[in-house]
This record gives sequence, structure tokens and C-alpha cells, in this order.
Amino acid sequence: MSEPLVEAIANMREPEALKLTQELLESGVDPMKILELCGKAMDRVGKRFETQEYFLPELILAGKMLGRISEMVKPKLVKDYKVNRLGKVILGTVQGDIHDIGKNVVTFMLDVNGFEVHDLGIDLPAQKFVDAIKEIQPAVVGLSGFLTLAFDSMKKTIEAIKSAGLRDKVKIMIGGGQIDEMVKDYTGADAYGRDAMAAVSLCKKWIGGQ
Ligand code: B12
Repeated sequence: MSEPLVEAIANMREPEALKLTQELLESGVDPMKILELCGKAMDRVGKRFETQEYFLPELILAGKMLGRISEMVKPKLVKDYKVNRLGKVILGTVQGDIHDIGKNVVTFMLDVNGFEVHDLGIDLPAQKFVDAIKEIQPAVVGLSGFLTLAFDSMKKTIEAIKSAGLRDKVKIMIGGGQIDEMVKDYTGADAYGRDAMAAVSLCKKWIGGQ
């Protein structure tokens, strides 16, 4: 019954996508279900990009739609899911990579689940993470990346954290399109998370809250 939302996003019909989101929220559909449908739509967009049916403008528009839908869903999620501030997490996309849609979903989910999230942005040199750890003193650092070259950036970032003497002060999780357990081993991270809910589970395990 809620597949029309997937169709509207995947076919770049933004006004319809926003209207459908509003209707789903008003009819009491679980906001998590709406986010799931957004993920499904992004899969379709990604496939159309790969087959060159879509190009960069469509990807950017899809990202914006997702941002707007997240903003609409957020108040409802915060209301439904009990929120206590649980601990600090810093998160960012590593150097050379500007993909941030997945990272923004992770930021959003950590936020509504009660973590104090500091989103450092995109294309971040290792030193930015080191400086932010010193300043913010988070319990968890999240590294996001969608390009193959992000593997090396993640490894360098973790080495820089180690060189700064901060490695035993933080847990490090990584994630993004091409990331898997092998990349986790390669980079020296503590864990890999497949999606935003996995990021929430890792933070709950490390910081508490479950
Ligand atoms: C959207 C997109 C773009 C957009 C990004 C917009 C933005 N603001 O992010 C734009 C158009 C800018 C773009 C640019 C490029 N892209 Co691009 N892009 C994509 C695309 C289609 C979707 C990625 C996405 O956002 N998915 C949506 C999210 C929600 O997906 P998700 O993976 O389910 O997200 C979850 C997890 O990843 C996880 N997660 C994410 N981060 C983290 C962090 C932690 C800590 C944890 C635990 C979990 C976690 O949680 C998320 C939420 O549940 C992918 C193809 C694909 N099918 O994935 C290509 C893709 C990633 N891009 C690719 C390429 C090559 C590029 C460009 C080089 C293209 C070019 N020629 O210019 C540039 C790179 C620029 C750069 N330096 O980064 C390649 C990468 C190939 C590779 N092996 O390196 C891909 C795979 C497409 C392809 N098959 O060719 N791209």
C-alpha cells in the first residue's frame, strides 16, 4: 500500500513524494517503515544511475528529497522512540569522498535514538577527526565512505587517531556502500555497520542504552 512512495521518489516526483509522506504519517504508518521505503527508492535510483538512465542531477535531487522526507518524519520518530541523551558520537565522510546521503541517515537515526551526534561533514582529512576527538571527546567515531578510495582514507584516519594517542579512548565504526567486514579488518576499525540501524545498535552496545 505504501509502494507509491518508492515510485514517486525513484521517478523524481518530489511534490508527490512529500504529499505521500504526509499522508502516510497522518494515517499512522510507522515512521521507520517510511525510512525503509526511502532506502528502497534509493536502491532503484542507484541502479538507474549505474545503467546510465539517470545522471548526477537525479542523484542530487534524490538526496534532497530524502533530506526533506527525513525532516518530516523526525518529529514523529522522536515522539515514538524514547529519547535520552546517551553519549557523544562524531561522524563524517572521509577524505576524497563527498557522498553524504547514507551518513546523513546515520546521523539522523543516532540523533532520534538519543545520541549527541556531531556531524563533521564530507571529504574530511584525518586531522579533522583527530581535532574533533580532542575537542568533543566522543565515545564513538563513525567513518563513512562510498568510494573504493575511501578504504585508504579510513585506514589513514585510524592510523592518525592512533598516532595522536587517542585510539584507546574511542570505538570506531565504519560504513557506506562498498564497506564490509574485510574493509573493517584492513582499516583497523572496531566494527562495520551495514546500515543506520546497525550504527545505532553498535553505539548502544558501546555507550549503553539497551
Ligand atoms: C547518490 C550517489 C552520488 C551522489 C552523492 C550525493 C550525496 N550528497 O551523497 C553524487 C552525484 C554527488 C555522486 C558522486 C560521485 N559518485 Co556516486 N553514487 C551515488 C549512489 C547512486 C548512491 C549512494 C547513496 O547515497 N545511497 C543511499 C544510501 C542511503 O545508501 P546506503 O548504502 O543504504 O546507506 C546506508 C549504509 O551505507 C550505512 N552507512 C553509511 N555511512 C555509514 C557510516 C557508519 C559509521 C555506519 C555504521 C554505517 C554507514 O548506513 C546508511 C543508511 O542506512 C551510488 C551507487 C549505489 N547504488 O550505491 C554511487 C557510487 C557510490 N558513486 C560512485 C562514483 C564513481 C561517484 C563519482 C566518482 C562519479 C563521478 N564520475 O563524478 C562521484 C564521486 C565524488 C566524490 N569525490 O565522492 C560509485 C563508486 C564506485 C567505487 N567503487 O568507488 C558508485 C558505487 C556508483 C557506481 N556503481 O559507479 N554519487
